[in-house]
Order: sequence, then structure tokens, then C-alpha cells
Amino acid sequence: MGRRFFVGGNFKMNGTQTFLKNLIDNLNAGQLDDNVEVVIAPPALYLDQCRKQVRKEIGVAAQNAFNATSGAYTGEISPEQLKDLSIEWVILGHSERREIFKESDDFVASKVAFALKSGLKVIACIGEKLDEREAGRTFEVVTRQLQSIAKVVNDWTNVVIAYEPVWAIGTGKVATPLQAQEVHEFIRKWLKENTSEATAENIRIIYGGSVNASNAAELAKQADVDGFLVGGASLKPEFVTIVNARI
Ligand code: G2H
Repeated sequence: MGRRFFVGGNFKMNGTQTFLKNLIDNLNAGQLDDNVEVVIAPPALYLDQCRKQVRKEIGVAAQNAFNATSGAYTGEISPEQLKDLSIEWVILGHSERREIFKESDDFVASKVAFALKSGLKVIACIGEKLDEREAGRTFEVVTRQLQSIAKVVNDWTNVVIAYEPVWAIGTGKVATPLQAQEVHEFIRKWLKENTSEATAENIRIIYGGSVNASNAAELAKQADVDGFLVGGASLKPEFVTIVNARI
């Protein structure tokens, strides 16, 4: 069985109750390719609202979760609390969390392990920065990020890997289909050599970084691109076009 195409919408810190209601009305009314798994990731405050408003075939993800069930962790949200609101997914290791909030590889890995153990599915983000790409260190960086996750994850069934080159995020500077394919292929090969052939074959590796309605179809044709994590364009009606990139 082939890998089911996966399109996530990462709303980041955007939206209000009214804005998100309109966005979801548009998504609920859209003709979405049945072969695509669609997941939206609203800001934490609006997870409950969005889970209730969006049609049930569409998944909902948090943009972060902590690595404990409860306790004195001011400002944090636990996987248990997400599950209490019927949230199935969480994005972890996004470059904005790594960069702005200084989340280390080990911290990201521990959150991935804890979220999986708690029964959430995880969109685990990796990707190199511009200076790292220019220094020819892309494979080294994604290997380091993968390695730290692989140290704590045995079963990858509930993991989607998002390759998001940091230089392409929110910049309008999308990776070319060949640049994306090259790294996705590398990631799959690394997983084959370091986890198992079945994991490498079954895992979805999605691309993120300035995906929009104009570039999605070409990116989607690449053999190892199994979907997208979409930021800016997920806040617009064109998100439906991106979901349908393969039809
Ligand atoms: C990358 C992406 C979504 P954008 O962060 O995760 O955002 O599509 O705005 O580059």
C-alpha cells in the first residue's frame, strides 16, 4: 500500500475566533481529495473551537506540547490535555521553536517520545539553515536532528517527518522540487539504514517552506515528497488547492 499524501496547515500565531471560523467554513465546504490526510494546526487557544467546527475527517494538531502530563510548568500544555480535547496530532521541533525558543535536539526528541507515549501522533520537523546549506552541511544537520529523534523512538508508525529548510520558511523562497526530493530521498535512505526498511517505506516525509497553490503540484510529483506542511498559504482559500495538488 502506498503512503497516504499528508497536508498540514500550520496557522502559527495567527487568527481570531471569527477569522478561524471563516477559514474552517471554507475548508468544510471545499471538495478535498479523499486520498489526502488533512490536518490543521491552529494556535492552542483555538484548538477546541477548531476541533468542534472542522469536519471530523480533518485532523487537528497542536503546534507544541510539553514532555510531562501535568504539574508546575507555567504556560505549557500537556499531551494528556490535548487528548482531552480530542486533538490527535502535535507539531514538534518546528524551526521557530528551535530558533526563537532555543529548543535543543534533545529537548525536541524528549517531547516527541513523550507525545507518542501519550498517544498523540507527531509531525516532527527538521531542516537546515541558510548558512548550513551554503556550507554544504544540509545532510549533516538533518542527520543530527534525525539521530536525536531515532534515539528515543522505536515505532515510527505515528510519526510524519516534515523537512523544512529554514531558508525557505515564510520567505517566499521555496526549495526547488529537485532540492526537496534530494533531501527527502536522503532522509528515507537514512531511515532505511538506521531504523528499518518498513519504516523507511511507510513513513510520510512532507515538505514545508513557502508552499503555495502555484508550486505545490510540481513539488508533489517528487517520488519522496509525501505531502506538505503549509504555513502562510494555509490561512487562505488556496489551502484547498494545495490539498488537491495531485488531482
Ligand atoms: C514552514 C511553513 C509551515 P510557510 O514554517 O510550517 O511555513 O509555508 O509560511 O513557509
